[in-house]
Amino acid sequence: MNKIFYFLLMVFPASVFAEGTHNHNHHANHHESPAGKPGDINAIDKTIKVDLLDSMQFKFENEPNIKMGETVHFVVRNLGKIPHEFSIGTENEHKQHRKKMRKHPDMKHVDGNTITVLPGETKTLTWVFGKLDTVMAACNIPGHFEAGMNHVFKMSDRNL
Ligand SMILES: [Cu+2]
Repeated sequence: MNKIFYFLLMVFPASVFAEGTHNHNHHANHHESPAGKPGDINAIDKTIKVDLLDSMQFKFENEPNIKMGETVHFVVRNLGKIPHEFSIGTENEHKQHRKKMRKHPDMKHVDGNTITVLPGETKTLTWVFGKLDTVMAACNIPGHFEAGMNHVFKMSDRNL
């Protein structure tokens, strides 16, 4: 058995094993979406800073200009006094997410597309954007999205 194990280790890079294990442990989650997937912090194309406000707004440092396929590192700061989240997905994915959160307000976000940011905290999220024309960022804490806590990224084609 040992011989086979070492053979596999030599043939396959460690990352293949890591990825396999990861998928196995989180098989119920949706790592990939038409909106993209969690990205590698070592392969960032650009960094975008955004503040979460109790006025139920995302305040971007600059108007985001994201190209399809880009890996974006979001630095997300909660300047409010209540928790907020920063989640990336399609409009429909956010809708499903909000339904779940109304039933389970304390649900843990383990899909890799959502971070919960407590007051005074700064967290990061790295995301590889897919090939959709629009991708949405949203806070799906009950009532927040409806009050305006969402933003549509209008994606530009990488080749333009
Ligand atoms: Cu919020």
